[in-house]
Amino acid sequence: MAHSYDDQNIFAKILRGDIPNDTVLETEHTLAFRDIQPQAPLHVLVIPKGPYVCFDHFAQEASDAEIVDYVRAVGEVCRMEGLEEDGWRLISNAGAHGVQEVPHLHVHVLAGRRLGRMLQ
Ligand code: DGP
Repeated sequence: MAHSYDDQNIFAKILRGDIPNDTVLETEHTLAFRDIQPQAPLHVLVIPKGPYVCFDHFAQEASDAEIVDYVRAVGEVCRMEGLEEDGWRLISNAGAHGVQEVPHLHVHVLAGRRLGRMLQ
Protein backbone atom coordinates (compact mmCIF):
# COMPACT_ATOMS: atom_id res chain seq x y z
CA MET A 1 0.00 0.00 0.00
CA ALA A 2 1.38 3.41 -0.98
CA HIS A 3 1.23 6.04 1.71
CA SER A 4 1.07 9.70 0.86
CA TYR A 5 1.63 12.14 3.67
CA ASP A 6 -0.39 15.35 3.94
CA ASP A 7 1.89 17.93 5.57
CA GLN A 8 -1.11 20.16 6.35
CA ASN A 9 -2.42 17.75 9.02
CA ILE A 10 -2.73 19.12 12.55
CA PHE A 11 0.18 17.12 14.01
CA ALA A 12 2.50 18.32 11.23
CA LYS A 13 1.51 21.86 12.27
CA ILE A 14 2.27 21.01 15.91
CA LEU A 15 5.68 19.64 14.88
CA ARG A 16 6.42 22.85 12.94
CA GLY A 17 5.46 24.91 15.98
CA ASP A 18 2.49 26.51 14.19
CA ILE A 19 0.07 25.19 16.84
CA PRO A 20 0.95 25.01 20.56
CA ASN A 21 0.91 21.74 22.48
CA ASP A 22 1.28 20.53 26.04
CA THR A 23 4.52 18.56 25.67
CA VAL A 24 5.17 15.60 27.96
CA LEU A 25 8.39 14.36 26.34
CA GLU A 26 10.52 15.33 23.39
CA THR A 27 13.38 13.22 22.04
CA GLU A 28 15.44 13.35 18.85
CA HIS A 29 12.77 11.60 16.76
CA THR A 30 9.61 11.68 18.88
CA LEU A 31 7.16 14.10 20.49
CA ALA A 32 4.61 13.22 23.19
CA PHE A 33 1.89 15.70 24.19
CA ARG A 34 -1.48 15.74 25.92
CA ASP A 35 -4.59 15.10 23.83
CA ILE A 36 -6.81 18.16 23.47
CA GLN A 37 -9.95 16.01 24.00
CA PRO A 38 -8.88 13.57 26.73
CA GLN A 39 -10.80 10.28 26.87
CA ALA A 40 -9.28 9.29 30.22
CA PRO A 41 -7.63 11.12 33.14
CA LEU A 42 -4.29 10.53 31.38
CA HIS A 43 -4.41 10.82 27.60
CA VAL A 44 -1.11 11.41 25.83
CA LEU A 45 -0.38 11.17 22.10
CA VAL A 46 3.04 9.96 21.01
CA ILE A 47 4.10 10.82 17.46
CA PRO A 48 7.25 10.36 15.41
CA LYS A 49 8.71 13.62 14.11
CA GLY A 50 9.05 12.10 10.64
CA PRO A 51 6.24 12.21 8.04
CA TYR A 52 4.54 8.84 8.57
CA VAL A 53 0.83 8.28 8.15
CA CYS A 54 0.37 5.11 10.16
CA PHE A 55 2.16 2.24 11.84
CA ASP A 56 2.66 0.29 8.63
CA HIS A 57 4.15 3.30 6.86
CA PHE A 58 6.49 3.89 9.81
CA ALA A 59 7.53 0.24 10.02
CA GLN A 60 8.33 0.18 6.31
CA GLU A 61 10.11 3.49 5.88
CA ALA A 62 11.48 4.79 9.18
CA SER A 63 15.10 4.19 10.15
CA ASP A 64 15.99 1.81 12.94
CA ALA A 65 17.03 4.83 15.01
CA GLU A 66 13.59 6.43 14.61
CA ILE A 67 11.79 3.20 15.48
CA VAL A 68 13.89 2.52 18.57
CA ASP A 69 13.53 6.12 19.72
CA TYR A 70 9.75 5.99 19.24
CA VAL A 71 9.17 2.70 21.05
CA ARG A 72 11.40 3.80 23.91
CA ALA A 73 9.57 7.13 24.14
CA VAL A 74 6.19 5.38 24.50
CA GLY A 75 7.61 3.35 27.39
CA GLU A 76 9.21 6.44 28.89
CA VAL A 77 5.88 8.31 28.88
CA CYS A 78 4.28 5.44 30.82
CA ARG A 79 7.13 5.52 33.32
CA MET A 80 7.22 9.31 33.63
CA GLU A 81 3.48 9.46 34.25
CA GLY A 82 3.74 6.79 36.98
CA LEU A 83 1.53 4.24 35.21
CA GLU A 84 3.45 1.09 36.07
CA GLU A 85 1.37 0.18 39.09
CA ASP A 86 -2.15 0.59 37.72
CA GLY A 87 -1.47 0.10 34.03
CA TRP A 88 -2.41 1.76 30.76
CA ARG A 89 -3.74 1.13 27.25
CA LEU A 90 -2.08 1.89 23.92
CA ILE A 91 -4.23 2.48 20.81
CA SER A 92 -3.20 3.44 17.30
CA ASN A 93 -6.03 4.09 14.86
CA ALA A 94 -5.33 3.72 11.12
CA GLY A 95 -7.41 4.58 8.09
CA ALA A 96 -11.16 4.71 7.64
CA HIS A 97 -12.08 1.56 9.53
CA GLY A 98 -9.68 2.49 12.33
CA VAL A 99 -11.40 5.90 12.43
CA GLN A 100 -8.11 7.74 12.20
CA GLU A 101 -8.84 11.45 12.38
CA VAL A 102 -5.32 12.83 12.03
CA PRO A 103 -3.23 11.24 9.25
CA HIS A 104 0.08 11.31 11.12
CA LEU A 105 1.05 8.18 13.09
CA HIS A 106 0.14 8.47 16.75
CA VAL A 107 -0.23 6.14 19.67
CA HIS A 108 -2.79 7.09 22.29
CA VAL A 109 -1.64 6.36 25.86
CA LEU A 110 -4.74 6.09 28.04
CA ALA A 111 -4.70 5.60 31.80
CA GLY A 112 -5.88 6.88 35.15
CA ARG A 113 -9.12 4.89 35.39
CA ARG A 114 -10.29 1.37 34.67
CA LEU A 115 -11.09 1.42 30.95
CA GLY A 116 -13.93 -0.53 29.33
CA ARG A 117 -13.05 -4.05 28.23
CA MET A 118 -14.25 -3.62 24.65
CA LEU A 119 -12.75 -1.17 22.17
CA GLN A 120 -15.40 1.02 20.58
P1 DGP B 1 -7.39 9.67 16.01
O1 DGP B 1 -8.87 9.51 15.93
O2 DGP B 1 -6.71 8.39 16.47
O3 DGP B 1 -6.79 10.21 14.73
O4 DGP B 1 -7.15 10.73 17.16
C1 DGP B 1 -6.73 12.05 16.98
C2 DGP B 1 -6.61 12.68 18.34
O5 DGP B 1 -5.98 13.93 18.17
C3 DGP B 1 -7.94 12.95 19.04
O6 DGP B 1 -7.98 12.21 20.27
C4 DGP B 1 -7.95 14.45 19.32
C5 DGP B 1 -6.51 14.83 19.12
N1 DGP B 1 -6.30 16.17 18.60
C6 DGP B 1 -6.88 16.70 17.48
N2 DGP B 1 -6.44 17.95 17.28
C7 DGP B 1 -5.56 18.20 18.28
C8 DGP B 1 -4.77 19.35 18.62
O7 DGP B 1 -4.77 20.38 17.95
N3 DGP B 1 -3.99 19.25 19.74
C9 DGP B 1 -3.95 18.11 20.50
N4 DGP B 1 -3.16 18.12 21.59
N5 DGP B 1 -4.69 17.02 20.21
C10 DGP B 1 -5.48 17.07 19.12
